[in-house]
Amino acid sequence: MTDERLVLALAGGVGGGKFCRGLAAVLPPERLAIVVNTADDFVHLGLHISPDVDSVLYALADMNDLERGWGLAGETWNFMAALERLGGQTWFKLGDRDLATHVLRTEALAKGRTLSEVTALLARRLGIAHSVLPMSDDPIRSVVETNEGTLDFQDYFVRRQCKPTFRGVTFRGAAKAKPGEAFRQALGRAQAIVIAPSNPFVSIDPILALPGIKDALRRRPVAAVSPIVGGKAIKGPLGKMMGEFGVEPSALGVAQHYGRLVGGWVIDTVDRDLAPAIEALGCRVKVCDTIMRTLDDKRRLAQDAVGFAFELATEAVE
Ligand code: FO1
Repeated sequence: MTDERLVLALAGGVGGGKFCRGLAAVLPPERLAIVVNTADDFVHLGLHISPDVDSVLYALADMNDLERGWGLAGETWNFMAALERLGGQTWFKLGDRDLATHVLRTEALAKGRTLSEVTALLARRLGIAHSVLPMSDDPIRSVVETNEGTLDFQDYFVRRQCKPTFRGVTFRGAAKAKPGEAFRQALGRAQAIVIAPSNPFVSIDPILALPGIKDALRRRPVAAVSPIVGGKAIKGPLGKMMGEFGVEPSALGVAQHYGRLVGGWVIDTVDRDLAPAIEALGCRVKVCDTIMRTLDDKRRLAQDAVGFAFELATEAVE
């Protein structure tokens, strides 16, 4: 009997894209739904940019730039050079190929298409068979509280390179927003939820802030892969943000942040000694190699996380 169980993955940017590439390698399209954070979205130079959605699309299409972690491999920057000459804003780098994605998305949205519709169109055009679902079609924007006041997300994350002291984040619009239709359907059908090794504060918490999502997750086995290994984030500012927010920058600190929402944590072998403290929170722990360098690493980590999530499912039943 073939396994028909559906897995729902929650993902954000860079770590999310890599992990989702692994999930797509081990699960066929009919068994996987990927929900992506859209609270990083913003309109820049008149273009609607969806960074986390694009990180996941490009990773699934094997077109992502592995060095930068975002945007497309083999990118050229003529548009940015021309923009510079004309005195335009160049702090947010838009590559020539990447630009096509933003132009098409902006055109489709202007014609009244939803973010879900344009994301499905882009996925199809990129030859992606798996479902990539924006968390909502309603506008939700992360606003970061810092020692310098409130900053829009990309201002804080890119223009200021996360230098201001992180004091928290709010998700403007989340309370009034609806989870995407396909997200809601997948949530109803999924036998297991897997949270990618994404930034909890700005990539996963926006998804959890949507009405009804936390309650729905509490009724499902949820496994999560720690985005912190050995006390620091693989890529990006998560360790700094956690420290500034008063959360221990470790796999334990991340587990404490999510509380009982996550039933099982996949942590790296270097963090093995944190397992008892995480188990003391009431969570199961699976220790394995969580560093994703090759496609095989991504595939293996995805396999481990999905297998673990289904183990939690059977335990929940007993
Ligand atoms: N991140 C940067 O640090 N600098 C950039 O210039 C930049 C441009 C960019 C363009 C398109 C895109 O999809 C992502 C881009 N990112 C850039 C990454 C993005 O800001 C972050 O990865 C996410 O918002 C956080 O997950």
